[in-house]
Amino acid sequence: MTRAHLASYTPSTKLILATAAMSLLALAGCGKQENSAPAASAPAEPAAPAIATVKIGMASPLTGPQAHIGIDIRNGVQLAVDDINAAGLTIDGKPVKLELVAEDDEANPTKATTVAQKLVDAKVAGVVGHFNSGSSIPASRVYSDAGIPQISPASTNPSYTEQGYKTTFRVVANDSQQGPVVATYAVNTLKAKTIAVIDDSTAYGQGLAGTFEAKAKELGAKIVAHEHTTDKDTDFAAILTSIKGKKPDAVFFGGIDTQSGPMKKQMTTLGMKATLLGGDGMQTPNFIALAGADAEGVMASIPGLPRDKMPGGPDFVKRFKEKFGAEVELFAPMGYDAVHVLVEAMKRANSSDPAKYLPEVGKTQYNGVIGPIAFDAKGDLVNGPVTIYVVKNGAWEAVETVGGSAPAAAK
Ligand code: ABU
Repeated sequence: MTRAHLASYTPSTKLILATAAMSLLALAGCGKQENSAPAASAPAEPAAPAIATVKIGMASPLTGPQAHIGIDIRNGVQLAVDDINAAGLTIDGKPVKLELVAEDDEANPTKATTVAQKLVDAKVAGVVGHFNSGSSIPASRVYSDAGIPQISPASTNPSYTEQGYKTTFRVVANDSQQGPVVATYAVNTLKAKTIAVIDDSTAYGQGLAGTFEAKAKELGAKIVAHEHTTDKDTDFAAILTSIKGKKPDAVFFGGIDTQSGPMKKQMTTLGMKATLLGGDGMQTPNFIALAGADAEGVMASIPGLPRDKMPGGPDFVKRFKEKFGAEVELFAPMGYDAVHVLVEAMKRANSSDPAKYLPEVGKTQYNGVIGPIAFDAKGDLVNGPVTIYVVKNGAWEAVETVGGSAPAAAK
């Protein structure tokens, strides 16, 4: 406002303007006083306690044909990390935040050892992984050398926990249990007398086919063929044509859904009526998507309870879908529980230092989403259940569960 403007106002207008200006100055002064007075006399705020970060490693195939299974595990692990952080974790009375460090092993044993070393170098406190037995086994030496606990949510080859390492654990039954359960079902329930076996030449596929075959023979079945493919092939015409000539009642496949899906379609194309059976590598929604209508009647096992029978299964499935917009593919609940097993051990040990809390992992008595978790002297899940499924009306339906009771004494 200029002097010219002010001069043009009437005396009464000038009075009103002067009063308003004084009120504004008074208000400004009060505000300053209110803001400054307490600051001058307030006690200093206590410093917020520093929150330590504890890294949880995770490794599985996050790219390539098996990525759907690896990402499923990673999401289960991520959900556990987020739940634990949201609930507020304290170790030895100090606040702790978990951070997930996820690595892609590409379902490749050599890459698995590289990412294992990467996780060790990143100073993770523990590892959930890997998916493939062929990755978990070579990587386990790296974690053992570093003294870092490794809990596989999925690897079922018995050798994984038979190397004498104190750091190897799994939260699934192994294939010494799984193969015989499927064989017993094939021979005693399906009444298969002649069986052809195919494996994918991996530690998992070969191992599972071996334990299946041994039990099937013991129960009196005749193994009419044992063929080998790879975990990359999708054309099985030659193998299946040879097997067809031997007229088996059933074909057992040790391998993953990316092979068994096309395999089942090709069996149908060749007019093969034999029942296709397999293990946990093919008990997935992806198998049904790949095999389509030909999936009907296919049987496969999983080393765990049916998800609707797991103590925390229905809630887990619901929250998983809400968070990731996807159905559980296979081992996400096991990945979730594996994180909790590590963290509970840290809490009991009052330390996230692997050297200090590793002994506590072996003493686990934890009631997880999947059921009771305790480990035997080798690090295997005590009393791990195995469930047989059949594809019915386009979905996997549980038909029988073997094993799975309260945990026995831990090591
Ligand atoms: N057990 C399912 C497939 C993962 C593995 O053991 O290789």
